[in-house]
Amino acid sequence: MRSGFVAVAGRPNVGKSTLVNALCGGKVAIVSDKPQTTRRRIFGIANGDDYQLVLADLPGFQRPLDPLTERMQRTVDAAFEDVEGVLFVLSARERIGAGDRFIASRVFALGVPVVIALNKIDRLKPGHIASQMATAARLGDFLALHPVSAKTGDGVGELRQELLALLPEGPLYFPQEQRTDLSLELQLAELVREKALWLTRDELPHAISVEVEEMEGPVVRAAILVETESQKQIVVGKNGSVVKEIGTRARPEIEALLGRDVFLELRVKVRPRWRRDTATLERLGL
Ligand SMILES: Nc1nc2c(ncn2[C@@H]2O[C@H](COP(=O)(O)OP(=O)(O)OP(=O)(O)O)[C@@H](O)[C@H]2O)c(=O)[nH]1
Ligand SMILES: [Mg+2]
Repeated sequence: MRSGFVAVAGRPNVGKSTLVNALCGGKVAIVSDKPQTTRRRIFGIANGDDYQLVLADLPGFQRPLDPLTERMQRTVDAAFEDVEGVLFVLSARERIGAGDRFIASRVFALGVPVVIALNKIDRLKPGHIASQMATAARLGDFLALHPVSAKTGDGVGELRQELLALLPEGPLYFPQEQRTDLSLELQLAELVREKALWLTRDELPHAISVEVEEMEGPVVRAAILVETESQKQIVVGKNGSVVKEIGTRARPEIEALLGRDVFLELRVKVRPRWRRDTATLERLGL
């Protein structure tokens, strides 16, 4: 049995969570088109007959702006301890620049192998991919560089093999049927937040959090927290249309996760300045 931990680093929105899901062969972490989707460390576990690869999906590297983003960045820093390697994710669709070089200065200093994944190569011209690979290769002394598409799965199998080769002989850290360390309650909250992220924009996604209040029998009751009354109006929508759409999209996934039909009750609540409130952040597990 080979097993161990690999941390997943990169700028916000480069596709870290999408790639973790692809490597694990199922949805572990929520994904959205807005930066700062991932707020906590989530273990995504790829299990095989003779291996267990535990990927630590992380928030993107960022300059902290408030207590929430400060905690997120601390989570990132802490996650680099005791890993067998780092999976450094870049987006081939964007210019590889100062933000990536800053992260490179951190991960290449850890003293563990760094595997670079150049993500989002789908629908890009080969010449463009080649020049992005050349730029990526200058970031540091990497072990391997893999062009991939987390979306189509292109290159993901080869990348998984590369990461498995980093693992030493070791024990099972989680039961083999387990794919994540998140509690069921947090998984449900994250699914609701994911749908809310896709349906909102600008600053609003960052002001949204979700708390599951009840998950007994057929009823799942959750609160969507926002910071102001005007944000609440947007998330509720005209005649409740937006919150209803969030529920419509979240329910099938919640039912699949729980393996039963559910009655999903969503309420939008104003909790002023929750991103700065230690008690709320603690309760949300952030
Ligand atoms: N075209 C394309 N889009 C992708 C690919 N991988 C991810 N995306 C998109 O990129 C966006 C961000 O994906 P995430 O997986 O949430 O990115 P992340 O790096 O985890 O973002 P944070 O958690 O905010 O740091 C989403 O809109 C994804 O659908 C890919 O291989 N190709
Ligand atoms: Mg993410």
